[in-house]
Amino acid sequence: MGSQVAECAASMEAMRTDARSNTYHNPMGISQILPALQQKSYLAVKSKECLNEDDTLVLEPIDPVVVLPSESTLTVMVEVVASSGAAVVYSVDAPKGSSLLEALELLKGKNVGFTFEKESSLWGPFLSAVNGEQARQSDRRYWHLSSDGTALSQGVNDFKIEVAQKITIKNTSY
Ligand code: B12
Repeated sequence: MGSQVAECAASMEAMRTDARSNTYHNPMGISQILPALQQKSYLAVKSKECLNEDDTLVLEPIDPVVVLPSESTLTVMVEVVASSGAAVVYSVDAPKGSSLLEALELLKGKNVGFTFEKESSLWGPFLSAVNGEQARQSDRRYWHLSSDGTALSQGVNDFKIEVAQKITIKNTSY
């Protein structure tokens, strides 16, 4: 914002290309990216006058994404690191293309001691408690998610399992 457009041309073009190829599917993410593509701040949306509004906005995905029963399953190792530093590793076979949330539900259903709770938010479900331990924002803590050592850039519902991997869920302070 306020920079010369040319300085951000590569980023703008990357966003446009991603937008056209439907990379953004989280409504919150889309709502944040759209003003930037118009070189407006998120705050500018507030003063926008919506002309020619045809009331066709559909908030639910038009074609619901259905995870079809997949022939192939992938082994996901799930490591939970509690605030004490104690780590437990579990294993679950999840259908290829399923969300991390679905993989965690499957693991919970195996009754091997893994449990979790989530809270709804505008970005989707937020992982709030694992194995009975809360990571409270009031204590400046959260359950940090990573895959093979790389922090996830999406939450549990948006992140899809495409390869076998180790997911680490770590009670972290910030
Ligand atoms: C601050 C912040 C956090 C803080 C929030 C705590 C706090 N007290 O401020 C903490 C550190 C907890 C956090 C965690 C995560 N975050 Co964050 N976070 C942000 C950030 C920078 C600002 C949010 C904010 O304050 N908004 C303003 C307030 C007024 O609005 P709000 O709706 O009330 O904000 C709440 C939500 O945003 C929620 N929240 C924050 N992050 C996330 C992520 C997910 C998946 C969900 C469901 C909710 C959520 O916490 C906020 C405070 O309650 C945004 C950036 C952005 N562009 O929005 C990223 C952002 C939302 N986070 C993101 C991610 C990926 C995560 C993590 C998954 C990271 C990880 N690898 O673990 C985790 C969530 C894991 C889990 N337990 O489910 C992404 C989401 C992208 C996507 N496509 O889904 C964003 C957009 C950053 C980015 N560009 O990558 N985050």
